[in-house]
Formats: sequence, structure tokens, C-alpha cells
Amino acid sequence: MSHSFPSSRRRFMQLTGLGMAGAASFPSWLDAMEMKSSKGRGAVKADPSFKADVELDLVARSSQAQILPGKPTGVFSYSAKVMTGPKDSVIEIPGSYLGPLLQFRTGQKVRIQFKNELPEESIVHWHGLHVPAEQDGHPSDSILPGEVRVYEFEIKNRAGLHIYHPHSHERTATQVYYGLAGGILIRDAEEEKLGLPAGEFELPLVIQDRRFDENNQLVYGRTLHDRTLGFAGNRVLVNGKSDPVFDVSTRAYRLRVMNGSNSRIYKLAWSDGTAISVLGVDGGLLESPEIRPYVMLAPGERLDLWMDFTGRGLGSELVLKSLAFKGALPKMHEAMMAKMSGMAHGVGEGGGMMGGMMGHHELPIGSEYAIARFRITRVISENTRMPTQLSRYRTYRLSDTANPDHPIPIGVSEGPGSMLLNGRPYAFDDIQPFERVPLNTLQLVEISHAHGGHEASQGKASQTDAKEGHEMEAGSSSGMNQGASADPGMKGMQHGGGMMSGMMGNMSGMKHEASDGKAQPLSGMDHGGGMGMMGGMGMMMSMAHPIHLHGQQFQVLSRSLSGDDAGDYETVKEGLITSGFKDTVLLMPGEKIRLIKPFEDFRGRFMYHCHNLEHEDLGMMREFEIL
Ligand SMILES: [Cu+2]
Repeated sequence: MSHSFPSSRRRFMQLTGLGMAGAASFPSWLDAMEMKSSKGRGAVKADPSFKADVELDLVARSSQAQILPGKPTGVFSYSAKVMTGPKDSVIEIPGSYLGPLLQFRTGQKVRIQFKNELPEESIVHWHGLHVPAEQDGHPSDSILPGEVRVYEFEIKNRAGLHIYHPHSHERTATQVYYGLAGGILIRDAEEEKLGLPAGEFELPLVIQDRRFDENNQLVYGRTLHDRTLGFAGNRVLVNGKSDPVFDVSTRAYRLRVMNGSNSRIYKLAWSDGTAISVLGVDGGLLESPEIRPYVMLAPGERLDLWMDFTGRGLGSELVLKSLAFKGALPKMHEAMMAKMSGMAHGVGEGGGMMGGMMGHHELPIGSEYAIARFRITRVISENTRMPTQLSRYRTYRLSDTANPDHPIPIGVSEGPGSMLLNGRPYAFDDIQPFERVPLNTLQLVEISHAHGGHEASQGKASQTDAKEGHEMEAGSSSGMNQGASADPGMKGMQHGGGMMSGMMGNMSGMKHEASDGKAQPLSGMDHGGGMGMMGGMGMMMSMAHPIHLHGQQFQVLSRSLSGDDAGDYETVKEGLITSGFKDTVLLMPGEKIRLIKPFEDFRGRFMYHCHNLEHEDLGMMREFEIL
């Protein structure tokens, strides 16, 4: 193989003595079915009493894809085959490294036999699907090369677009980056009655960014900078294709958009200023369409968009763009990028974001660039109108929740090489009292910035006193703002290369201690000395995080802003959809989000984590236990 292996993969092969040849000579399918996993809950066999309507074989393996002109690119790729059931349960995306679209109906019973032909462990998570805990692709269920795991679940979701992707701890980011992801379309009767554009007029758009070397091979960085901020590519791919062009007719289309990037956040808009018409979000259709000048799309989020190309001339083009915005990355980082851009262009911070020294191929997050072109190649007269009413569903109220005065906290804290939730990194079997949730309840959850992780480490993040904890945090962080905002800029510059290397250099050697006094393995910070310095550092590091909760979709109750981030927030706020059902929500700097989430039907452990995949692998992941 010519492409560079992720280092975890190399480590694994060293440990096991496996190479590619070893992986290829694994036992046959049936033999593998008999293998017992040597770790975790491991391989699971089919249950003959589960009467499946659809049976699929799903394989993950090393492969090659033609992404750029010239040499093919080494990738990881899913492939799927319908064994029994409707043939359109698998829809290929020709020539793409992406997994095929899987298409199911509400109420269908699905059996999926997943075979891991990768040279490292893996497990499939069904992002957005409401399935039992043992079917959810928990990291501890990872299977080894050559092993098979059988999933069996009923589709309980309403119509929507979801994602299948790996979820092995500390391997998710690389495996997704190297190609392991695909879409899951759920159909139901309510959606079908609407007669929305279908067939060739319904287009999936999976947006990802990648970086290639001169031999067309994927490059994945593992610097502290990449891990702390998230890895960003310098080229945007749609459906696994570079410089994507879609040939369209003069009529309405339904665009099923998914952000499959590791860390990149998009601000989607049409190049001619046409408003964005939003039909649905992560968990399916809204009650009625929402019209916005632009719409934000963070990793793990989905959008269901209406676009009518009627009245456009043959041969004309429209570009789906990402517009400039602020707040995705720490202020210090953004200020530095702007200054570098300014120096290169001879204009101030307001000038063209980040060209110049960054190189225009570098494609900074928050800059303006094209995502895909839509070219009118056919004029037709038939069309359909956008429905004004889309769906009916129950709206959750605060008074419906079991804990209206004591929200379950999800406190986000950042530091160089240390990304935590509720002050703790991911660890198996580390369920905190407030992470134990009674079955069949609606819970109020509050996601906020808990700079430095002091909050949970001081025991404030329990259900009983979470509220006081948050008020305290809000008070102390406003003091921090002033210190941190004095000169957000140039500290890291003197060290040249790495954006944040200066700051990170200063931070190295510090030690992070949890409440029990034990050093946290993934952390480089110390907040034991109290709020002071780490709180300030937290503010300086404050950035956007797409927070994903496994299990059922939730509804956003409120979003509020504190601190000095209002200016940056102005650049994104009209693109944040708060209605509908969500499973991933973008927390901007200074923001607090309250949501209501049902914990129904299934007991067991369900992850919650940042869907910036580098953050997730760094430990910004925890789990709820439904009891
Ligand atoms: Cu994050």
C-alpha cells in the first residue's frame, strides 16, 4: 500500500504482527462468524428469533478511490450488499470512497452483519438512530480484524437522514478521515404524503474536507495544534468527489446535506443570494419550512434543503458556498490568522479573510469558499411547490421534564491537548451520579462552557446543585473575559510555525488533576490551583463544539449568550435552526444551550461527545447510563 497509515494502525500491526497480507488471509466469512472476540463485548451472532425484513452485509476494508486526477488514493471504505429484503436498501454512490446510502422504512426490522476487514479494530455507530445500547456501536463493542458483529434492530425513527461511521475510542477521527462514513435514509408515510422531490431530484450531499500529498494520498496531521483545534483539510469534497458539479433541471430539488468532516463547520449559502429553505434537520422534517439567508452545518449535523432552479437559463451555474464567519476557533487563533492575512494583503482585519501567508489553498475554517456547483443542463416545465406544512409532532415543554430546576450539565472545557466534558476525559465505567438517567423520562440538559473543568471537578455538576454551579461559572467567567481579551493576538507568533505553539509551549509541563487527585492521562493542564489562570486559559481557548448525544433526538429549548462573544455570534446566529429534532447541536463560544431529551425504551449506556472528531478522540466524550 502506498498511502501512509494512521499511526494507531501502525501501532496495532506492531502489536499483533499483522500486515496487510495477514489481514487478507483471515478466515472466511463463516469461520469468522464462529470467532470469539478477545476484547470488550465483541463479536455477536445473529439471533434466529429476530425476524428481519432486511438483511445486509456491511464490510469495512482498505481500498483505493479515484478522487483526484492521476493516482488513486488509498482509503478505508464501507461496502454493503442486500442479502434479503428490498433491493433499494443499499444505494451505491458510484466511484466514491463513501459507504453506500442505506435506505430503510420506519418499523422495518434490520439485520446487518458487519465484517471488519480493516487492519485495526472498529465498530459501527448508527448516528441518529434510536436503537438499543448494545446495538449502538459503543466503543467497548469494537471488533478485531477479521471479526464479524451482527446488529439487529427495529427502525423506530421517523423519516430523516442519519450517518453510519466508526466509533472505536481514539480511532474514530482517523477511520472517518480515511473514508469510513455513509448515509442512512429513513422513509415514512408522513414524509411520502408530501410528495417532496424524489428520485433524481433528491440529491445527497455529504460534505467533507481532506488534504492530499503530491502523490494524491490523504494526509492526516497529528500535531498538538491539529488535535486541539481539530484537523482541517484544504480541499472540500462532496460525496467523495473533488470540485463537484451537479447537473440539474429547472425545477425544485431536495438536497439531503450531511457534514461528514472531522472538524470543519460550514456556513451554507447560495452564491446569488437566494435564501436557504430548510425543510428539516438532524431528526427529520420541521413543522414548516424555515427561510434563512444562510445556515450553519457543524460536523455530525444534517440539513434537508429545498432548492428551486426554476427560471434559470440553460448553462447557468449556481454555487453552494460557505461564507465567512467567526467563533469556530479560539479568538487568539482567529485574530492571528486575520493579522497574518492583513500583513500579506496590506489590509486590516476586515480584509479578505486569510489569504496570503496562509496560501489560498489552505482554506481556513471561517473563510469564504465554494463547496459545489449546480449547472442547469435541462429546461423542463413540470415542477412541484414547496409545502407550507411539513410535519406534526409533540413540542416538549420545560414542565414536561423530570428535572426542570436541575438540568443535567454538559460542561465543555478546553485546553491545549485537553478537551473535557464535565471536567473529565472519557473513561470506561466512569459514570458520574448525574450521568445516571431514569428510563422513560424527559430530561432537561444544559450545555455550556465550563472553562478549565473546575465545575465538575468540584462536584458542582450534580443534578441537585447544577444550577448554582452554572450561575457561579457565569459570574466568574465575565471577569475572565477582560483579562483574556486584552490582546488576543500574537503570543504564539514568536515561535513561528504552529499557530498556537507558543501558548502550548508555555503550557507544557503543567499537570491536570481530577477531583480524586489522580492525574488525568489525556490532559496537559492543571486546574487544581483554582479558577484563576485556567479559567483565563479556558476563555482564550474557547471555541465552537458540535455536541452529539446518542439515543433519541432532542429539542432545543433555548440558546443564550454571555460574555464578550456577541460580535462573533452575529456572524452565525441567523443560520442556527432551533426548531425540529436534533441529535447534534453547535455550541458557540460564550453560549449556553438548554435542550429537552427523551430517554425512552432502552436501558444501558449511550455516549455523548463532541463531534469534532479530534476532540472526541482526545477524550471529549462521556456516557449516560439509562437505568
Ligand atoms: Cu469539541
